[in-house]
Amino acid sequence: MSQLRQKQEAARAALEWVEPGSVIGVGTGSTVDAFITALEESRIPVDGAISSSETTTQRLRGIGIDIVDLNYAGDIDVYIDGADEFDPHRRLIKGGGGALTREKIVAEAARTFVCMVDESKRVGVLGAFPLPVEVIPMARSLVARKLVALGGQPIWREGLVTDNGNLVLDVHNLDLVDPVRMERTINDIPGVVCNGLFAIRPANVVLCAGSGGVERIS
Ligand code: ABF
Repeated sequence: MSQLRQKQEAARAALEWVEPGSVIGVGTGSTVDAFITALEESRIPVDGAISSSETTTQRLRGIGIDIVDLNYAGDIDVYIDGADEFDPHRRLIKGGGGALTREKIVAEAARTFVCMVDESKRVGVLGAFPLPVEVIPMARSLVARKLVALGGQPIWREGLVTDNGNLVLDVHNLDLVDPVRMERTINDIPGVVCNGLFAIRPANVVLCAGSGGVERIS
């Protein structure tokens, strides 16, 4: 089964968490694209969506779904998104698409975070995928030096400005054996807006599509 097909399978499986008449949180990326297509085909009537990026907002509006401001929505039942890596404890690296901060905000507002992935995203220990860190522009070099002191090799993703007007450093070779600790440590560096570790608040459910079907890890 192709990777695209696996993403589509995981996306279809996620429809089980979409309650008719509810407001859902929606992430960003190609698996989310497949989810939005599946949602349109399913005709499940949702009341609106909290979007994690401008790209997703355009896609959702394109299929007639209203975008709701998180400030007026309160907590939501479900957040549905992809990931760049997941481990056996459903901890994730996200942010390959640069939308990590809004993704983390919407995930935090959700009672259930459903993460859709294809088999290629599975790892034993997080860290093969470089960790995205969103930084305030004036702090780029300062934060980069601090990340080097933590053992990483940060590379500035030149040309990318996030939806929040910030920059992204992709950090290679960090030791992520204790991802909760590293998530907190990086968050404590002044100038860091957010990092792509989702370990303090992991996914509740990972739907991992492979050649044998969709595995549900919860
Ligand atoms: C998003 O989707 C990001 O956090 C992550 O970078 C990406 C996963 O990529 P894809 O779904 O395109 O494989 O949630």
